[in-house]
Amino acid sequence: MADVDIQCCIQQILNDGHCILRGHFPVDAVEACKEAFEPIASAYLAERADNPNRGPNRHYIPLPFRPPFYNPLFFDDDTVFAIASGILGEEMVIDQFASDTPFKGSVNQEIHKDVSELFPENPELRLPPALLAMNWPFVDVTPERGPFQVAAGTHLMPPEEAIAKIDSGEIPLKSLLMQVGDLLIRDPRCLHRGSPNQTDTPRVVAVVSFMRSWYCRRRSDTHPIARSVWECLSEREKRLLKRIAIDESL
Ligand SMILES: O=C(O)CCC(=O)C(=O)O
Repeated sequence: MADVDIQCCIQQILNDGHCILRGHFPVDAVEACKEAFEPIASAYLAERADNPNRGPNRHYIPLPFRPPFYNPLFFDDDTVFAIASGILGEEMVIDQFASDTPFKGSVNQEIHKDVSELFPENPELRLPPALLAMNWPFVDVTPERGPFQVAAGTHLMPPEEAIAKIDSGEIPLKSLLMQVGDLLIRDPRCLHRGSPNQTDTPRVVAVVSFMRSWYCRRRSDTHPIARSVWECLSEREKRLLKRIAIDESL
């Protein structure tokens, strides 16, 4: 934690809408996820390849809360906790663990945010973040592999103004190139899109959502945690993951 300036990361997220921690997770822990994801993706695509849920050849696939995807290195990290709780408060919780994957043949998504405004009747009202998303890629994200593109600072302006500034080129859509081990923490209100993956390497990115303790949304797609995994969690992880159902049979 010594080499990460927590306050600087917090300010980047508040001002730009994201920060990247380079080389934060051990490469072998992430590469284990890449290997374990392959059969999950194959089974998923065998049933749903023709019915993508995030645009052509782009799939959102929930991840199981078991090793190697569940790893205390990802869920019990002091730096991540300090940054996220510095914005959302120490009582924050997690309700989502999944992956976003553009495969070859994916296209530009529409520019969007991932959450609705809390008070849509007042588009001028800008509020601090209620949620943060944490993303880490299972493969290096090159320009050809469909990087996540983000328009910095657009969470701080009314949606119409943000779109106009992107359309005019005043605010660029920046491709976030990342390597295995890098970690993105972002405000999901900041406008973004997935871009086309032109390669045969699926660009898998894990996604975890943190939210303030009072924030509630219905999520039916997050996998439960096996009781045997739950019993090994730290007290901090149990507080973070208390919204996730426990599967007593495992
Ligand atoms: O990972 C990506 O390419 C972006 C995914 C995304 O923003 C979405 O599907 O809502």
